[in-house]
Amino acid sequence: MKNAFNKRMYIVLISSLLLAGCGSNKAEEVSSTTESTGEIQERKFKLGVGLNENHSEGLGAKKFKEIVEEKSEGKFDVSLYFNNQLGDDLQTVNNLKAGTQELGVISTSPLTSMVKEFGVFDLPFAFNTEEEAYAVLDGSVGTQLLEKLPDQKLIGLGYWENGFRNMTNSKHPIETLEDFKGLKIRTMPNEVHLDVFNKLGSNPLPMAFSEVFTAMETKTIDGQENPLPTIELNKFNEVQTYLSMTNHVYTPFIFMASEKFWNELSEDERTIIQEAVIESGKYQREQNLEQNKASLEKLKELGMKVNEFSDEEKEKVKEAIAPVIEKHSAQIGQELVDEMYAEIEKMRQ
Ligand code: KDG
Repeated sequence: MKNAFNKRMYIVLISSLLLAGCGSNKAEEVSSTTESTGEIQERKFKLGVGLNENHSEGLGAKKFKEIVEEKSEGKFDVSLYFNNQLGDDLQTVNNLKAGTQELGVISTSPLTSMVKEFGVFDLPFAFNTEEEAYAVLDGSVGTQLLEKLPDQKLIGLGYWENGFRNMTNSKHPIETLEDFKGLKIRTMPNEVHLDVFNKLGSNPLPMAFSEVFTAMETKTIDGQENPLPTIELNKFNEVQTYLSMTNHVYTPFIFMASEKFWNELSEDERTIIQEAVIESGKYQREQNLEQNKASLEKLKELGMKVNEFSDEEKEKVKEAIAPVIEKHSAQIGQELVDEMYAEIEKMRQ
């Protein structure tokens, strides 16, 4: 970031747009009032996402491209790269930090190796609904986390939706706390996830997303956990028999820019990109909610054996992993964790 003033201006812009974009049509109002005039230069830049173009993440990327190319009156030329073509989540972070890639969308979980506070979103069973997640992401906690990224040469522009994660495996249904025992489960490279599955008696294996299908196919792992659209659109049903609806974690996607790229942009160019992230993010969340419902039905049609995971068993899991939650809450920052839980509690009043 060029100087403290720029940093303050960036935070003001982000906060106002995030708040405008949380669950209302204000984002469109905000974006429609922006004059796309002033210093808009011809620019080509790359946006990389991890999932395929039919997943809501890919649909959101296409919407983002449409908006920025329209608002810049064709001066911005966005090249989209799906299916981790530019690299997995951690490689994307390195590309952005090096300035070899301008924009990327990744899950927040791998970011915890650089900014431990993003681990708030990995604490199991924090959220019951997407609306609770949006209130936290688009409010103070989400904004505080974005403010930690410039120190990593990353610019956080907004949160999209990966969604609630569910278990799949090839061995047996996961219906009780005991059923986790002994399963080789792939996790994202994230200390909270690793500790949680260890505590549950599983054998967790951290792995980049692009390696997961082959690992299941070759039985290197028994199972994995991801939101339903990811499971369906990556054909995990072809190598997994059981789908257990644990909804154990809500994972956000985060849309980031390379600081090197961001520093080259005028204020007008930054506003176009920032507003497009918020506007396409609203669209992406809506698409993901629809896909989540459709994917469950599709996976049943494709023959996956689907079971619910009862509230009673969820309580047993929460009790079993309580020491892990306590340990990581302290490491993440108890004040921030408490602020998140307080925000969620407000949503439940
Ligand atoms: O690269 C794809 C990832 O961004 C996304 O799928 C993260 O949920 C994720 C996983 O399991 O890696």
